Amino acid sequence: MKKHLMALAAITAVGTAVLAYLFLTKQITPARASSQAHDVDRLFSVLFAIASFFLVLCLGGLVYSLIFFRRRKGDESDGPAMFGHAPLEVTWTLVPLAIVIVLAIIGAFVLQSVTAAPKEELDVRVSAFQFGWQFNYPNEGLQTNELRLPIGQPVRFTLTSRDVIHDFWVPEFRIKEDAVPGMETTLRITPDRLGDYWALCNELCGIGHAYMRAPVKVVTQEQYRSWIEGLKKEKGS
Ligand SMILES: [Cu+2]
Repeated sequence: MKKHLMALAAITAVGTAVLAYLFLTKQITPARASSQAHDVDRLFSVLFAIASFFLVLCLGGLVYSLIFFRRRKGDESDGPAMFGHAPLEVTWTLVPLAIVIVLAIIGAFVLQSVTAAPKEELDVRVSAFQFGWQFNYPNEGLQTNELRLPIGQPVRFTLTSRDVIHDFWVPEFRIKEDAVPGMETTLRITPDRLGDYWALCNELCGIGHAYMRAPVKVVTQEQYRSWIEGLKKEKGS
């Protein structure tokens, strides 16, 4: 029995290490383009590590048993009868309980950090409709169909919808929020990586849901200012 437990422990350790190595070296999530994305991905790494361990433990134990404890030819006997195992039952109750409590605490810290309101936010109003997005920069008096954001500037999105429930999501920013008709919701993002992204709708909202997206550009402060000035000129002429 001891030999089998040692073998299973070795399989679990190696399997978990391989999965963790793959996860840490090959980025399977989209690029991280907001300060919130780093917190979210750190939490995701912890979840992934714990899930990897239990995945390998359970599947490894299953496959190992199928191979080493299979019924041999000519063996017609029943397996041993077992009635409860108190230490084992206490363990499989307390260990998951402890894990869930720790995850809830980490999750609460991450939630607090990604929703915290920084000073000097850029206000952007987002209006969702079937099937597209409109952006409003109230301080500039401008309306656009694409989103441009200056890097390093905290942004407060105020979301609403003109028809049904949509969900504003830029995968590279990680966090998302519903846009609900008749009410306003808030989403806070601080973009920290230059580049071109897409804002997607993440709530099935009708036949054009898959095409409901808008370009998002994270640019430098200067590029942002000149884009705003250009739009204002266009509007004035
Ligand atoms: Cu939608």
